[in-house]
Amino acid sequence: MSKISFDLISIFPDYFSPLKLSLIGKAQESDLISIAIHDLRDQAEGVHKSVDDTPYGGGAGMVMSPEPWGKAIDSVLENSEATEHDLIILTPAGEKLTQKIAEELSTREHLIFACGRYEGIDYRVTEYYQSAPGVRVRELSIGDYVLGGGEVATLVTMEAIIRLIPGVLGNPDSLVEESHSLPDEVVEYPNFTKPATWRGLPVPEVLLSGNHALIKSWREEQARIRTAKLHGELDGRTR
Ligand code: 6GU
Repeated sequence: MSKISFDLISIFPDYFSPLKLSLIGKAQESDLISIAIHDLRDQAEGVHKSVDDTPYGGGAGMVMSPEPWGKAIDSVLENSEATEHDLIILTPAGEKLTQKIAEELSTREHLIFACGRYEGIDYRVTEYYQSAPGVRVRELSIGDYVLGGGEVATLVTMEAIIRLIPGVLGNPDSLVEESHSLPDEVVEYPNFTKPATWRGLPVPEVLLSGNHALIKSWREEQARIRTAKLHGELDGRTR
């Protein structure tokens, strides 16, 4: 198992400080992954270190210039020992991130995250790297809403990927349970822990019964009810 390298390119490198925490922080400490963060502005020219310009054809907002992006991505590629690279461009116009995509990306060697801001990155950057040897380009979105930039989307995508890398999760059994539920878009049963009564609310008695067959069928039933509610298959009032 070789370790996955992540290179993140952004004009706000500080957005990525949470990566030192929790699961992802531990994954770096135990050398399961490595993460390098690059400031796009280091590749910008002139006194103003500008990284954007007005859109050709007119319209509101600014577009990120291809030149600093090309330099930043080339530099990351040149400094990589990997033979294959996935360039992930975060954009609300991208393919929607799914568990299946996260699973696929968790098997890769080298992931580059390009975080656009404003009205996005000059599209020639996508086109150019689509025909670069050894590079796979993927435009990703994390959902149907507009964020200020790709940084938070990168954090979301990375967390979904990194927890799937072997050795990252303390208890890989939770991945097994998920793999049973997610492909069918079935959600999980509700969970409870101590105390047995909280603010007058008792834990469902079956969970205290010690009857594992009964618990299993109760959980399956609860998962069915939640899934039906989520997908609007029950009476509209139940939602
Ligand atoms: Cl990847 N970027 C931006 N700016 N907005 C988004 C998004 C990405 N995914 C959902 N909304």
